[in-house]
Amino acid sequence: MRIAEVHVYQKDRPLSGAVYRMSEGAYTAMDSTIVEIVSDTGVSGWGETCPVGPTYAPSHALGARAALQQMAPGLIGRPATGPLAIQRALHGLLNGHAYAKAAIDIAVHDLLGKAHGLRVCDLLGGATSDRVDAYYSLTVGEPDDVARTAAEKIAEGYPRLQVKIGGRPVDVDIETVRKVWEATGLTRLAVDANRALTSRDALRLSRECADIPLVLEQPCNTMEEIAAIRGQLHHAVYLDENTESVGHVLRAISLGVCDGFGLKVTRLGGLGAMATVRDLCEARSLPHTCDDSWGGDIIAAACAHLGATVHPRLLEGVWLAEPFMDGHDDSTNPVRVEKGRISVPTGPGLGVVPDEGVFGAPVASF
Ligand code: 0XW
Ligand code: MG
Repeated sequence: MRIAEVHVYQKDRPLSGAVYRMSEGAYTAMDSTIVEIVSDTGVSGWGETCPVGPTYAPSHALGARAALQQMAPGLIGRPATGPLAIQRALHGLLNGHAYAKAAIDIAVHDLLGKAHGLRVCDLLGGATSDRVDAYYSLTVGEPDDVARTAAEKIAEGYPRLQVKIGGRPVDVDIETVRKVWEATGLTRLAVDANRALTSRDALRLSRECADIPLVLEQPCNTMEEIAAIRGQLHHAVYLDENTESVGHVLRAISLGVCDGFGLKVTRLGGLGAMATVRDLCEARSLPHTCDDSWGGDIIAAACAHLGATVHPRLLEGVWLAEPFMDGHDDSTNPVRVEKGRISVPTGPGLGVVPDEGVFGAPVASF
């Protein structure tokens, strides 16, 4: 089975409700790039990469499409049977741009699964469960509003929450964290500054919330800043944005700068890289999430399949953008959060098949 065609699509993903606000920006819509890889046997595999604007991470939608158009011609005629071989071929076609290569990697896993009647979670080592815990991300907001939403999400069934902070006086962040804690009493709480805190403010927040059992997610900009204050913090630290590759994760683990991770499939380069990091984390008993920055049913399915293969004691949850958007790309088998949990799709491959024409005409075909 060989790759016969590659199609690249673009889709705007407007948010259904309020603005999604993080320390570094506020978003009302995302620009998604979708890849379809068609085999010479007529099977389609689907991948997606959907950066959150151009400044959340060193990735952007126009870059994804340019990188895919650079690589796609070099994929035609290659065996579609080995995601690792395809990943190596991609490195020979373009340096870097892991978030674009990830879309191809996801599509190849989907194609392989669909061609052989295997679910992606089986290709990745086997699922431990048919449902995974989700977590909800509370965006930066007024303390009372955030605490109210937190209580609602716990009532809906979410077992874990992430509170976004940063980009404003740390006093307001501390008040927000305390109010969420008082409203929920939740022991699975992450406080995510998305790189925004100075080490001074991270230390102060940790000191003033020392009685709250939270984890600090990506409090400061760099691993070095976090390493410098780690010994003085009262809380566990997880890295998110700093894990730009398997090598970064390896460095973080070997330096001992963190206690866990918020992981993103496309930032790391796809499902193959995520599975490697999953195994590194299991070898060192490090908890982690299985997320992406944004995306529709393709990305949601990829995160759910990967999450289902993580050792249950280490899975911090799977984050989906689905609660923040209307509609689905696969209206027959949509991937959704229900009562705080996600059912792993049961069909072959990713278990989702985009509705005919849902992405419009391709922006590029090879
Ligand atoms: C909550 N997320 C997984 C989705 C947004 O893109 C941000 C991200 C995070 O944890 O930083
Ligand atoms: Mg994060």
